[in-house]
Amino acid sequence: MSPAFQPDPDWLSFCPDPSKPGYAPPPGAVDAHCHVFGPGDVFPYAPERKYTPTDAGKDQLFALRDFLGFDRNVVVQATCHGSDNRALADALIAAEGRARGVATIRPGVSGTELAELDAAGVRGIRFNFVKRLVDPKPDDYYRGLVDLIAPLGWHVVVYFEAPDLAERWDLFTSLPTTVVVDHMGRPDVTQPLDGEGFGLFLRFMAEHENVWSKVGGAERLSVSGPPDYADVVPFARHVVQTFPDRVLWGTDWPHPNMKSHMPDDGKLVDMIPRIAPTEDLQHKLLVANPQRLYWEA
Ligand code: 0GY
Repeated sequence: MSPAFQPDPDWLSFCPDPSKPGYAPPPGAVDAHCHVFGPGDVFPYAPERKYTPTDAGKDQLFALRDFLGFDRNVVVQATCHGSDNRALADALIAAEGRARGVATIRPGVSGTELAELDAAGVRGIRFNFVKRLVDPKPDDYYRGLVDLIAPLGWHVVVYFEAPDLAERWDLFTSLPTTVVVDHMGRPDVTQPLDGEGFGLFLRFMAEHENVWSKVGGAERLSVSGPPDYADVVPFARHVVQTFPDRVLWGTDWPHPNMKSHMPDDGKLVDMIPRIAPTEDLQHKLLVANPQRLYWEA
């Protein structure tokens, strides 16, 4: 850990020795949701951050990628780095084509900076509405940023909690780009699959063909807990089976802000055949869909 930054006292660090998954991802598989943190003495954490993590750099991410049997990563800018995308760009460049990125930008970002991020491998920006992570802004703020990135062919990743979907419906349903929702919009998995909350999310996807969903994050959503995260499986499987061409999966390593436990990443990989029960669904989820969105867009 860099002396410049001490992690929060209750910070849980990622699992240092995950189990080897029994499930072998297909060739070309993409871990489409993960982060890099620092290291803080090279890439300082943002002054406006809501948490200070343990460093989790690109070399550790790439070692995990290889150990779990993945070929590629999509690295998502984490809020602890604010809109300073240097750690992200450094990881993308070091991955030599085996990673793409999702950045955070602010109004006033220059065309030169966007072009540099694009060259490094950034293909989208993330809007975060989770109030414990950021101070959300009015809808027009996000619309202004979309105007800047749409010409590049980039997409938008949105991270929100279930109640935000109704509140931001007009914004979310009017975005002109592909829209990727993190963690299935964080459903309450103690509620029925066809209940009001998740029902609205399913309607969002059904009525808007530009909306995709990531179906990882079981460790965050589960109430029944590890290692099976059994209560999340029906939700993720339903989304995969209903929208097979618009789903992505990721480890969420290094699992920021986990409080109950730290997941074993190998066990998360072993969930994949339970949420995507056929080889065809697995190939779409792990290879064809991320290939289309991040390598061919
Ligand atoms: C996640 C979830 C979280 C954090 C962030 O950027 C972030 O800080 O995304 C969270 O705390 O729920 O997907 O990594």
